[in-house]
Amino acid sequence: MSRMLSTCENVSRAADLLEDKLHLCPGDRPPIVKTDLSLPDGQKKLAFFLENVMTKQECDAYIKKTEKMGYKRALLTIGKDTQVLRKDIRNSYRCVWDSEEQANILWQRIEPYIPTDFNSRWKPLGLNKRLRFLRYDPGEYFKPHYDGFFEAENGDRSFITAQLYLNEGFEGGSTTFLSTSGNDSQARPLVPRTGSVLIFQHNIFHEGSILVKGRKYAMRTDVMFTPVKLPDDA
Ligand SMILES: O=C(O)CCC(=O)C(=O)O
Repeated sequence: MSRMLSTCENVSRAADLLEDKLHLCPGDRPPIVKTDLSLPDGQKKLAFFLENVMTKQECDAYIKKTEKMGYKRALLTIGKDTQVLRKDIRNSYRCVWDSEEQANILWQRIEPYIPTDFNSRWKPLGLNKRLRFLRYDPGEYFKPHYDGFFEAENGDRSFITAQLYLNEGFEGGSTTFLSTSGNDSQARPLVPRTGSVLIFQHNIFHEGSILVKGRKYAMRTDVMFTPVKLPDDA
């Protein structure tokens, strides 16, 4: 006997049929919990963790969608329009999906936590629609680095990284904030939790630590800012 499909099942059926669309089915989501993070060497920079931003079903839908799109070796950005393969620095895989719709869904959930006074000359605008899905298998890593900023054609730019974790339970694979003086005792690993989002300034030294066991999925994007219009700019 056939049974009635729930709204969620209907939605994911629809998502299967549509090649370039993914409809999220939020379901019951516990309240978001924010934790401020302490950084190496007592740095006072913006870094916090938001739990329960996405449901497990939503994260699974992203994994399914991006696996269908296909992952390729992650390149390293070394200039505005230049990317190179540097497996000594980054040997994991990536799937890039430009989706304003998905960026907006995530932005609606995290916007209340993004400080509006982060930079007096710039105000937060939304998330970069360039969603970089990251996949790590055992032995894969992203060595210590600072995140580069993203600049739009109209001059809007990013200052803050937003990283969504799509799964958990693997071994290794933390996102680890590091001391710039190489003091290992100062390293601050953040263990991924499904559906959580790590927010931090681009200018914090960090790595995607080596994955030991299992498979890790995450998605990185950026908080975009637009210049504040000052009275004498008119
Ligand atoms: O995979 C991670 O946890 C870190 C990724 C990262 O540092 C980046 O994409 O810039």
